[in-house]
Amino acid sequence: MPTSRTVLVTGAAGGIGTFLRELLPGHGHRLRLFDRRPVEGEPGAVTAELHDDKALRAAMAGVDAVVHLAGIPLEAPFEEILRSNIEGTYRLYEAARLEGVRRVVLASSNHAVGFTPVPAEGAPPVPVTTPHRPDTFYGLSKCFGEDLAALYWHRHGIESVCLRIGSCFRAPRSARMLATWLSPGDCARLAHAALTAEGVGHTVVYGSSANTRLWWDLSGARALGYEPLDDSEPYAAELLAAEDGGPRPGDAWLGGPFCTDSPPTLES
Ligand code: 15L
Repeated sequence: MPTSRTVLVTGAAGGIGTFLRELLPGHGHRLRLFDRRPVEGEPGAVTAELHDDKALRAAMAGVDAVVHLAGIPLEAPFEEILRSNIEGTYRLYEAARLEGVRRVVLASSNHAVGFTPVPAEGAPPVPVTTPHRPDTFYGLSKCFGEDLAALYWHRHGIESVCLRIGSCFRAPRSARMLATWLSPGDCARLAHAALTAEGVGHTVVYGSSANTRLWWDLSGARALGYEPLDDSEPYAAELLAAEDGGPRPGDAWLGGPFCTDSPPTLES
């Protein structure tokens, strides 16, 4: 597998898309960009819906791999999740098949297993083989994406690395994110490993930094060559002091606020 590749990034205008636009070229990748919104400062980016087959296939022609980030990143009514995340991901894989793309790096999420209990202190981390326990329609769409990736591997030989991303922000924003944080630099290192590792077939891994308070098992990601360099711990004192009020709703589950009666939405 060559270490420098032409990679199509969908959802390039979003939060993680913005980090990868900044950082993946430093790992030697040439990027093509795709988003339903214009990508700031990138006049060459394709502005189109995933449902525009012609635009999607044209953007994919000749690329080595796709990093698929596009979709609704939080909870939303089922019909919206169905169109953007479920149908959108299906269309992505169909276009990849028709254009002969051999590798997809898929943004899955910890919310595919959100209703998994947070491990007790000293207990083993949550393995990647833990059963799907989506916490929202959003999480359910990520379960679908992981299974769709399996179908396209077994039936069509398209390889996928599904990244169950934790919380990818410049800095952790809550006490929960001390466990789930994925720094932008580690996100790019993880995407690079997922793009370049040999023989991944259909692989699902967790995506976090090397957090002292990590809940899940990073060994699958490390086996791809991912070496996280960041840890949320320097933020701990400040974030814990800010949340001095004790446990919050959803704290018992990996999915945290997504497991409450009011999961985060684009409007909240
Ligand atoms: C996700 O999957 C969301 O896209 C993101 O906005 C964060 O909320 C993250 O999970 C998280 O669990 O913190």
